[in-house]
Amino acid sequence: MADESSTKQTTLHDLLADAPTNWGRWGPDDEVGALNFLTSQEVLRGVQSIKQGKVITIGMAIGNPGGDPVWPGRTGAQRLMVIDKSHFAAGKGPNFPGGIEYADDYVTMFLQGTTQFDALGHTWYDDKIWNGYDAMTTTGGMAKASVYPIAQRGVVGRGIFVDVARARGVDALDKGEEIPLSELIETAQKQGTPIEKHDILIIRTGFLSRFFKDGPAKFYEGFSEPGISYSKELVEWFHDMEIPALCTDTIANETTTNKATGIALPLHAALMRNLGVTLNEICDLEELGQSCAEDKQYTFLYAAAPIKFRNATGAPVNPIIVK
Ligand code: UVW
Repeated sequence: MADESSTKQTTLHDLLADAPTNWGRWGPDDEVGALNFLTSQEVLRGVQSIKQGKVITIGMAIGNPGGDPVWPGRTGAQRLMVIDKSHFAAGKGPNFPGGIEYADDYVTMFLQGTTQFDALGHTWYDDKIWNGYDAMTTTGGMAKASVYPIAQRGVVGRGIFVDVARARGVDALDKGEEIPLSELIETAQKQGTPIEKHDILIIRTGFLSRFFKDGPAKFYEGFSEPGISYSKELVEWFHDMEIPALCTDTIANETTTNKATGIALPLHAALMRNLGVTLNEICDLEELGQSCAEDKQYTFLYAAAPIKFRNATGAPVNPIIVK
């Protein structure tokens, strides 16, 4: 008979029992976590990294002909025209003095169905969300740690781009491939700009480009994203480096399943729930990757603010990079 302990699935509770947390660090009412590290000084450090006045946006286009990449179980945005020229042509449009006409449209979408910020309370374990708030506060709308305080505050600082795919000499990492901490640090060093304390970390895997190149069926088959993945040292590094936000060109910013533990999305727990690191997911990093490979400028001002949905678990955003 199998030894029960050898078959028991490790839980986040066990895995993260001694892991660092930032709960209480910014008071009992905090809802923006590690964004508190982005002081005015950090904004100026980001501004000082502007060298060219070159602007790149990293939001993903919405409404792509082959669909939009989203977490399995979610659907992409559905945009419907409510009124357009055909209404006026058929004599059904409103008749405004002076003859002005207009088009309007309407969208249904998951708030995490495109480039977005997760609210800090978006995922949890042991019935507690960020800062120790009760997970029941998520019922019927996020009463605590929703995306709204992040939207209200904005996310501005020095961004650092780490192009892991390019450093490996591939268009995109394969399904489930892990990026160890040592590779992250070394890649930044080889690019000529080591990661500094309080940097907004932007990691390119190239993975979302596979959705468009290979099509959704192949992309979702055995869904398993590449990226950074849980290790004790990685979590401690995020804690020591006081990283405020993490952006990637994957749907969930980490490998879907951590190979060593078999746990799904453990960094959502260790970084977001425990350390208050904000996650900016589904970024389009192709143009930024090309630009950095050409001009070798891997640090810049990063500025973003999700739209101000009250009580929401996340919200769309189109972050701006100024080099
Ligand atoms: C999940 O929460 C499953 O994913 P995401 O963080 O990508 O919204």
